[in-house]
Amino acid sequence: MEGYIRRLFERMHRIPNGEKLHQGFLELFDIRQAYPWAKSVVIAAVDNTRFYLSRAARKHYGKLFLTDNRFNSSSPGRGMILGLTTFMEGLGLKVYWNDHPGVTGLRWAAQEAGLGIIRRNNFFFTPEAGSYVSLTGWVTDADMELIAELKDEPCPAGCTSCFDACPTGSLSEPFTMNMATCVSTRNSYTDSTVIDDERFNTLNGSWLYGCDQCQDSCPFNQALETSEDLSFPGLDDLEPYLLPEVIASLKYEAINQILRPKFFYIKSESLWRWKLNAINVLVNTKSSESIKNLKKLLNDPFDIVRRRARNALDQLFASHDWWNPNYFKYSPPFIAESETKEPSAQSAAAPTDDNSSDG
Ligand code: B12
Ligand code: SF4
Ligand code: SF4
Repeated sequence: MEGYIRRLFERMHRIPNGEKLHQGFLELFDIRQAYPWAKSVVIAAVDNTRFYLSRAARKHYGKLFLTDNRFNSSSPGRGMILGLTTFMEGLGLKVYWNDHPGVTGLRWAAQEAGLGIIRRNNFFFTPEAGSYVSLTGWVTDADMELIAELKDEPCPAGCTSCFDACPTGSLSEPFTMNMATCVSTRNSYTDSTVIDDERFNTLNGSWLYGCDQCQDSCPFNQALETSEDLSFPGLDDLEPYLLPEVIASLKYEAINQILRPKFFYIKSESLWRWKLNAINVLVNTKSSESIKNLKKLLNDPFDIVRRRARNALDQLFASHDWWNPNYFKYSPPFIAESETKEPSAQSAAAPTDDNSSDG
């Protein structure tokens, strides 16, 4: 994994505030520190192009999040991971793996193992499933032989499709990216301190959780012949709850029960993030329905959500024809009557048309 640490240090120097942002990743390199008995790393790439995903889900969610096998005991990928773990243990090996963040830098390890290549957008690609593969790594106590056989062709000279598609300019050069400004970080990974930055909120476009633009734009993904013949377990039931207008109306208890287990980066103490993400999408996709749904959030128990909803309504109102009756009836100032009152405890397991949502 020497190559990984070299690339990591390069990243630290190329990105503003890079050292601080990437400090925690040093642990991904230091495998022997964490697992002194480790001798080899085994990597598996699970093909996620086999699953059917609706257009609405693809528009708002990263595909690898929708088909995530991490912490999901009913996913087919998890079955394979457990099967391989049992197989290796059956051979008398000591093995260890974890769902997240993984035992090492998995893209680099997968490339070293000869499963595919890392392209300029930093994604690991296999010839069969492009970058829509999720990676799992095991450390083992056995010396293993590396039989690497790389067959995939490199990125065409002069191709910039992924850079051009990145809405935030986070992917500004080959093999680098600024995770602080990446849509995926901002709407899923961390409780970023810049969540209320209007410029980035606009650039998030229709992405509610994750972002696939630098992958979808790549010719190596576009050329894939995907089967999409499998349903991902649980996704059909989840489908009605994935839409921004539904999330805007969902009670926090329902978000905690329905969305949090699958989309685990947003923790139970930060569920208001879902509302902020929904607000961003509602504003960016601008429909008269957006106004109705945003107005519901003026009564949200969280000040940050109420504030953002009010800004969003002002923003939408400013960008539309004053005389359109759909907008006029919600004209500013967007002050909700019950805004100063303490919200009552409510519970719900399904979407609701209520004018409020609980904390
Ligand atoms: C931290 C992390 C994030 C962070 C930071 C991302 C980052 N780029 O570092 C954030 C929250 C932004 C994130 C988002 C996403 N992530 Co993420 N993430 C990780 C994690 C935990 C560590 C990544 C890491 O090591 N970063 C350090 C930097 C230095 O590495 P890197 O960006 O991957 O860059 C590599 C290349 O640039 C290469 N490189 C650099 N220079 C050169 C030069 C040459 C010539 C070559 C060949 C290579 C090369 O080396 C670098 C190190 O491997 C891994 C899991 C793991 N344990 O590996 C998943 C992982 C990388 N994420 C994954 C996914 C799916 C995503 C999302 C697509 C989710 C989504 N749908 O929104 C987004 C995409 C964002 C993006 N454009 O990368 C998958 C990627 C699968 C794949 N096929 O590549 C992984 C492997 C998780 C998994 N278990 O499958 N992620
Ligand atoms: S995930 Fe989206 S924001 Fe992040 S680098 Fe890729 S295109 Fe840019
Ligand atoms: S879009 Fe072009 S440059 Fe970017 S990863 Fe794909 S082939 Fe490489």
